[in-house]
Amino acid sequence: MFDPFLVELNKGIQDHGGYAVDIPSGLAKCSSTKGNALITSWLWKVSGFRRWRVTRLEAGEKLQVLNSVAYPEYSNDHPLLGIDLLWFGKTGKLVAVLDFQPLVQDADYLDRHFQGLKSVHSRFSEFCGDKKMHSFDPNKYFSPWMLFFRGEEQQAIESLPFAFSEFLSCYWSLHELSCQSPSNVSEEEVKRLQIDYDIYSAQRDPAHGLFKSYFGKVWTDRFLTEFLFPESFRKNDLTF
Ligand code: BLA
Repeated sequence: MFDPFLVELNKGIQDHGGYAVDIPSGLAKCSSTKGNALITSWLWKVSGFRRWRVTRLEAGEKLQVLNSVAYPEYSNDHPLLGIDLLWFGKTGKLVAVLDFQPLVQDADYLDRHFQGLKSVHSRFSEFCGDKKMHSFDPNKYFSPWMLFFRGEEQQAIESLPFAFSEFLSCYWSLHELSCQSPSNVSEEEVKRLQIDYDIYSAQRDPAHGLFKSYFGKVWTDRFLTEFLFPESFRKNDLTF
């Protein structure tokens, strides 16, 4: 379902010199013991980024997911890239969330980093829907210009490829631009906020139950602590 997006994302990363790095043993792939789901992940090292992870979950008509987070180097205060696409085939429900995830919400920060996303957001009205959230706080690590759709797939499936491409190229532009100008948020504070993002996301992510039901508690716990949100479980030393 989301394979063209996965190809586009991974190609963009490779075009920017990204190369795949090892994922802790046993976590790169797992098939459900029920035999009806497969989860595959990639971890990329890309210049200017500390970590870039990508995950695809395929469970046929039941569920298809593409999820990705890019963490910039601590020396760069620009937002994280956040992608969460879900398709529930049986009901035809689509959930699409594409955001530049801000470290802070102050006007100066949003002004500096969000001109591009603001413009993409204004061109895709399908993705400006009601951001009613059940698990997350929309004002914490989400931006006011997040592309968000939750509803019948027919209402957004045609424009999703265009929105996705524009969103991605806008993020690459933001990254290139911000590498040329100094950060306003200190390196130490960026580190603290990125760690807090992992802690917050690990606590709130609505996917835990879903992973457990497919892959069991032992594998899921390892996947969360060692791959999805490693900073949230590490004993973090905030000195450099
Ligand atoms: C919602 N994400 C969801 C839901 C699931 C996942 C099952 C609930 C679906 C619904 O609202 O009907 C699934 N999340 C996953 C999976 C992974 C994951 C499979 O992390 C990991 C592989 N979520 C992100 C990122 C963003 C994000 C990076 O992981 C940012 C763009 C956003 N997901 C996001 C939001 C919601 C969501 C905003 C709605 C949550 C809410 O209602 O509070």
